[in-house]
Amino acid sequence: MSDNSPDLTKLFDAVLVGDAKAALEITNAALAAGVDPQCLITEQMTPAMDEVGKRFENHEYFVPELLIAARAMKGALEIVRPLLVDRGVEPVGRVVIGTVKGDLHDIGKGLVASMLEGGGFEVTDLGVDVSADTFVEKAQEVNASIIAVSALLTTTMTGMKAVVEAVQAAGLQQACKVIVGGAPVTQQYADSIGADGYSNNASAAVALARQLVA
Ligand code: B12
Repeated sequence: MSDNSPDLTKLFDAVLVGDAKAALEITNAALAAGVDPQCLITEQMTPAMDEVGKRFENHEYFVPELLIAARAMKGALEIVRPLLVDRGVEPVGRVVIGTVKGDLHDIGKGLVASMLEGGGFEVTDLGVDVSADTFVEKAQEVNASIIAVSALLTTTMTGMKAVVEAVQAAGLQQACKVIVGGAPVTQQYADSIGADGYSNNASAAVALARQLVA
């Protein structure tokens, strides 16, 4: 990069301290300078949120700090997301996505939704705090081939099992695959609840979804 390139670590800092205005300005400047939008997410914003999480664990940050950091990331993501979507190719399948019941975290879920859209999927985003029945009803309504479930809390990830069971109870398990993700979720956990797939990031989620509909 040339000397005039924006200092991207400032985006990390802006998200970390929850400076939404600076996060927007740096993101706009970076995009104008031709920086890859995906790299802004994976190299600056997501690591910043990981650091926010560590500070929360260490009692250096509390819920208000989490909220303002999340707001800063979401604001910057609003500019970046459409650019990821624009990379789209042929429509490859329909996905119903949401955050599991009792869980209000939606940043990662939103990213996965955007990347799937960018990867050519038609995505119905049910938002947060979504019950197993709602996932299944919507999947039937839009004829989805994938249900994507996000969970960020160890206490709510157990709700993913309810989604797998609801899909089985509706006789949909052949037509509609369940994929799961979110910070506390592992491949081992996904296997233990009978989910059809797991990935730990949004790009891999697209590859996974493609593989499942192939
Ligand atoms: C921001 C944040 C919040 C914000 C959420 C704002 C929002 N709109 O989302 C607010 C302040 C509201 C919040 C609230 C709470 N939070 Co919080 N939060 C976080 C924090 C700091 C970042 C999460 C985040 O957005 N990460 C960035 C995204 C991009 O990463 P991601 O979600 O993991 O998603 C990626 C992958 O996991 C994957 N992925 C995600 N979903 C899916 C789905 C599929 C299908 C696939 C394939 C992949 C996939 O792809 C994504 C992109 O690469 C985390 C710490 C952390 N580092 O995870 C704590 C954290 C998750 N929160 C925590 C806690 C405890 C809470 C509260 C209970 C706090 C409280 N006492 O009130 C509440 C719970 C509220 C509720 N009922 O949900 C704990 C959870 C601990 C645990 N073991 O369960 C964490 C880990 C912090 C900590 N270290 O203690 N939180």
